[in-house]
Amino acid sequence: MGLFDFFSKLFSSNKNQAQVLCVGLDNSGKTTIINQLKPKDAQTEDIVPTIGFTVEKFRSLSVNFTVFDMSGQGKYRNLWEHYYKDAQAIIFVLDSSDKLRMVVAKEELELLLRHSEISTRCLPVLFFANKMDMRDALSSVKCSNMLDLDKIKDKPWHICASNALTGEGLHEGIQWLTDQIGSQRR
Ligand code: G3D
Repeated sequence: MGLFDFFSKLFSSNKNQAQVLCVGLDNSGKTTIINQLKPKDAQTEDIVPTIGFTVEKFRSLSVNFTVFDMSGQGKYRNLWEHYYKDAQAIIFVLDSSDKLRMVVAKEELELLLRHSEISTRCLPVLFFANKMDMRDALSSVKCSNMLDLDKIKDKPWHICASNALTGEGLHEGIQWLTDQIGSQRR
């Protein structure tokens, strides 16, 4: 069973749709992760509200994904914030081999968690410390320390090392996220 089938199946008994926001800096591996999750028959819609800002949305069975880059797009922030209110879970993708931009990822994460549509809700946040296969990749514990994840007290969060090229680590993360969404609905 493919990853997405697995994910969708877990929701198939639930009439509600799961809305998952997948964000992170450019080049962190969002598209590659999403392609691993995406079923062949996914309905994909590229939305380009204005030059330079692209949001990809796709849906299959009961899971809706919205994906966009957070980097270099500060001027479009008010556009992407529009998607926050519908999110039931967040996937935040980190390039664990890009130490230099870890500080930028931290700033974006802080802004995201402080946003009024997010700060008041107990959304699960799944971090993928992606590109774990790279020789100079930081461990998930190091990424967690660099982002001060221990300071997140009001939301369940989890970090998984992943290799989006092979799919390693994705299953564990998606299983955790699914459990979290499921337990919030009970
Ligand atoms: P983005 O959607 O976040 O911008 P992409 O990132 O998914 O487009 O990935 C950016 C580049 O990183 C791609 O390489 C992709 O193949 C690579 N990549 C993604 N995940 C991994 C990973 O886990 N390990 C390694 N080694 N590379 C990864 P290109 O060369 O196409 O730019």
